[in-house]
Amino acid sequence: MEKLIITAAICGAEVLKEHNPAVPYTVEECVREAKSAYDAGASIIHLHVREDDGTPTQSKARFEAVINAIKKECPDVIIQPSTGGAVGMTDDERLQPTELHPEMATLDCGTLNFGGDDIFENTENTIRYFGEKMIERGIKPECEVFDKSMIDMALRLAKKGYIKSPIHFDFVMGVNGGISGDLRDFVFLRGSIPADSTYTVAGVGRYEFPLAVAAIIDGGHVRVGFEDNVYLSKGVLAKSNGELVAKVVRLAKELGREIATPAEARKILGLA
Ligand code: KMH
Ligand code: ZN
Repeated sequence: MEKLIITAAICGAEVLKEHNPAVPYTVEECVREAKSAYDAGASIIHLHVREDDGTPTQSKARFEAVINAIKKECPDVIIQPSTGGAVGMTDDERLQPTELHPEMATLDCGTLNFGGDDIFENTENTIRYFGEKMIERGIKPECEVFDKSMIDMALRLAKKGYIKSPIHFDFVMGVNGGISGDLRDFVFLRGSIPADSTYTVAGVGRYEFPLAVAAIIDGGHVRVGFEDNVYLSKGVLAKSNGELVAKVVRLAKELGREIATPAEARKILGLA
């Protein structure tokens, strides 16, 4: 079985220090959290950035500052900026970090309810536009799918040339408005992607570690981090993203799966 790629989603756009005081906002805090995850075994950092007061932003300058600072401490880590940003941002606002030509970026493959009155909007034209920009800028998309229909959309757009194959998917499971984090649904998503695809699973909240185990056993890859879950175990806040990554490393070792270095992750994902 291929080695396990661990992605750390260290920050997100919605989670706050009120949920866990270790959630990073400043450049220094982002570096601290990225380094804790990298030292524990993460090879990819899925990155959102914030203003110092926690407000989500897709500012190119802010991404550049955070990426450069992370690269000083973790020189070989793969940085994967979000193009999802936060609900309500415009397409061009969201695309700003792709102007920095990162190796990877997320590509959200459909619209969903995002709690309360919020709608995370990704029309077909938006997805096509983002796909074109990523091809133009030499970026490997991580196709974020919050439901099965989004896999179908990604496959349709790949046929039309907006997304290159083999596709790398991220099954984001357990968002209020998306597919649940039940094992049955994981098996459904996992069985719905082409054989040459790769995938990582991001279980939200209490689904994080059970779905990590499912992916470890199945040969998939795993995303953890404060964006998805702030608890190490029931009622126990994680002190850092590194603690969440370290738990996945322990689980993988128990189950006989080795952890990929960033160089190995690049090979698996076709980045190198
Ligand atoms: N913050 C969510 C609205 C992504 O990073 O591409 C979108 C999100 C997806 O987090
Ligand atoms: Zn994200």
